[in-house]
Amino acid sequence: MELAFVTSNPGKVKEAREYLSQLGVEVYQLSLSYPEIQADTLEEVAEYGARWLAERIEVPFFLDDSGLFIPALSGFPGVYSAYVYRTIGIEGILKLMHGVSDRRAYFKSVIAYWNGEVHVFEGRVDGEIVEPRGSGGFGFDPIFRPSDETKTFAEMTIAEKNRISHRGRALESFATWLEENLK
Ligand code: ITT
Repeated sequence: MELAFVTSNPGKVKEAREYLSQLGVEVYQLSLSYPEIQADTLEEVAEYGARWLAERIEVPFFLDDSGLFIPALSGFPGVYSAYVYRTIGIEGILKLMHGVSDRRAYFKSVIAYWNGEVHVFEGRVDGEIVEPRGSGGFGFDPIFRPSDETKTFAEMTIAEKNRISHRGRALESFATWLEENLK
């Protein structure tokens, strides 16, 4: 089975491909942009995007909306993560966290799969904001160290990151659903 992953982010595609290829699902990137509405939750953004795309493309597809949430910053950048990454970036987040002792953070990922209706799968990973380390991954990976791990996401292989990450967990429930529903 072939599935389109609608995203502009090749890092997300690598992770999904590595995970879903184990099920015999071939993931290819469809680099289309879709409106990311201003909403309070990733779920709303993902579902709206999926319905918007469903009116425009014929093939089965999924998308992923994710974000980094920092409780000490009241959840910022959260749903604004893509914009914040493009503008102030990692350095900007580290500046905002300067002198802040509560370093907790979590990533959340929401996958919306369209096959005539929307199916939503979610994953979350808790950890801490640390000084940048590593050159793998993408986005905020160098400054995120998952709880109980010594490496940042940027120091992990894709398989290591997938085993514990927000996207890995969302992919896991997506994969379970696919196995049960595509028999
Ligand atoms: P698409 O919307 O085209 O899929 P995007 O990169 O803009 O790609 P999002 O809208 O979901 O993705 O924005 C999430 C931002 O959060 C993104 O810019 C990344 O910098 C960051 N992010 C998401 N998942 C991440 C991960 O696994 N590791 C590090 N940073 C991540």
